[in-house]
Amino acid sequence: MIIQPIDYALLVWFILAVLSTVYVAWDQFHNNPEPVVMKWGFVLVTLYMGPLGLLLYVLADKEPWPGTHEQFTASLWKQGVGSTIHCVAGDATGIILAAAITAVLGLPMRIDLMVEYVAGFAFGLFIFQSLFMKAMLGGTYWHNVRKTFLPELMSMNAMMAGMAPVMSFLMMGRDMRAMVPSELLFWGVMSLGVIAGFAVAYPVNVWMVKRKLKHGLMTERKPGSRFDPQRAHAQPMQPGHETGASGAATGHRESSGATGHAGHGGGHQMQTDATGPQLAAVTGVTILMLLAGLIVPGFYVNLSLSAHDVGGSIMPPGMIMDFDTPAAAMRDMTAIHPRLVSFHAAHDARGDRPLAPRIENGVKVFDIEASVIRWHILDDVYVDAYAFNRQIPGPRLRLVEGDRVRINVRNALPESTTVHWHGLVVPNEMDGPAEITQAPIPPGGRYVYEYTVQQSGTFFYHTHDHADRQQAFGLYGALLIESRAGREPRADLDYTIQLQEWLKREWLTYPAMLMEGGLPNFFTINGKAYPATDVVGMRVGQTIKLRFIGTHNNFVHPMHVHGGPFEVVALDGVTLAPTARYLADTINVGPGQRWDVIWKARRPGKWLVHCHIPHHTTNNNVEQDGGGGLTMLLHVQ
Ligand SMILES: [Cu+2]
Repeated sequence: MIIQPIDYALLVWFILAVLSTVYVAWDQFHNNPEPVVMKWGFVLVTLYMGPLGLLLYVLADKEPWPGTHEQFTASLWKQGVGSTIHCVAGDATGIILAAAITAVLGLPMRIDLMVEYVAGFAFGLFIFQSLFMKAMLGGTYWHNVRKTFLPELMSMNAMMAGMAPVMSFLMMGRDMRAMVPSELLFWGVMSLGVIAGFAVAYPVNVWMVKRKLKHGLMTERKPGSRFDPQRAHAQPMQPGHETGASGAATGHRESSGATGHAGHGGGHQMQTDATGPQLAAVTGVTILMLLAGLIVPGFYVNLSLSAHDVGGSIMPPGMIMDFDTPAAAMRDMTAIHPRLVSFHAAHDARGDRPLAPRIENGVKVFDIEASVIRWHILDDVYVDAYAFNRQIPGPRLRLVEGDRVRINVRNALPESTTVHWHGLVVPNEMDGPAEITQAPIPPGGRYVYEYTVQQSGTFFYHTHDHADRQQAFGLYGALLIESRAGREPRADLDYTIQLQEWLKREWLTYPAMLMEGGLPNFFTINGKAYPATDVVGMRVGQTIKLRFIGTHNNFVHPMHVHGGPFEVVALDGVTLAPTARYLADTINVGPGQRWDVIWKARRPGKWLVHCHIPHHTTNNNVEQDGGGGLTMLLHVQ
């Protein structure tokens, strides 16, 4: 799915790769006098390496003019390309097939890599070298397996030494959609891996071609074929073409007789001049390279995890992940996948809407549903969020002391959840902590909370299942309870302020957390960042009760009101005795805390309510119209 900038780049890359492959295939099968196995080699490698495969083909193998292939491909660097293409086509095909299968099976990455090595080696040796090359090499199948084992081992070691680190670092990297074969990113990583593998295997192949351990590029002019020089009357013969021509003239044994070798002798007569110590040294070094390529990435990323553990997860840009970071920690920090959003709220939608109960046998019944929505915190900035009843904050529940309430909770999230009634005295099984007082409500599941309200004041409700993630995504709402006797201090106006911190980067929303990479960059009051926050109109002399609720997860926000002190009248849902009330102009609203304060409009004008950590009054670190984030206005006439 296209959700990140890299996806667009990959789309372009794969379109180019397909076009390149179509061209190479067409040219190979129409214009190039080459053995079929090499034609397929170039086609596959161009599919994997895109325009780079096309470049190699045009520079090293495409016959520039009819009859010149032998001469054109004779130089060592081109022979090395041919040899590497041959190795990469077989090995990479085995590796990619194995990677797709192991991802689906959910094997740990380090097992994946070993399976991929074995598959690549087996595919290269038993199929691409020994079987497809049988015609070139002559001899029996098993003779060829023995003969090509060592060259294949050296080449495969080098190839995997380049490919394994690319796969380890990128698949277990930030964007672990790279572990999922249905994502473009998976194939992008495979492409990049093949390119790296090619680069590492190339020098080894050049040496092997030079020492006649491996075939390079070949020319095949079967008698009577379109590439048979006897038939190509119109084309002038090029010097150096005699090998192919004489081969063609002497007939066509084992279909290899017509195979001319640019640079060295024909097919199975090839004898290496590499010495035993040379072979041992090169093989040894390729084994070391392979081990380094497999093992060193394991010092940095957790290769014990599988696609089933973390596949598809996308980590916040600054998160630190080590070789021992658990899968659960990664899943906890994962961005909301935009595919999961089931409802797009209007740009100007507001949260904290009062939810009217229905009365059943004297019980106030509320229905709330948790789901994934897209919510605008500013006109031009949205977050993907978890929300109760498709709003942030969730609906306001207004209750009266002594009420019997029943809240039907439905979970439409992709993960389990619960609801906790923060500060209320309720039966333990109604309290909400997942795994402690109840089984978490599974996706699609329901739970009924029922209790009698015994307190009054400012409270709130929020998720109590992976709250570090779910509450950070928006699962909270106000619970305002009136006392029966009307004991609580009153003001002319009543306004509730629910705080929240958001982490929105590169089009995705992550749960804001006080940890590396998890720090928030947007802040909201009642689901909106200034200047989209409410402006409360007042008249001089009026009073307003501001109910601050610490619905956020991380910071203690020193909330400050301009234009003179307010009176602190309640804390955490408990009304302070008149003698205990006090004047202040800043209160520290920590996560979970509630403060009721009464402020009087003394003078006309625009009076700010804002957090006194100045970064929290910016939007993505930008001050806009004199503030941002945790800023709002009391407009006194
Ligand atoms: Cu703050």
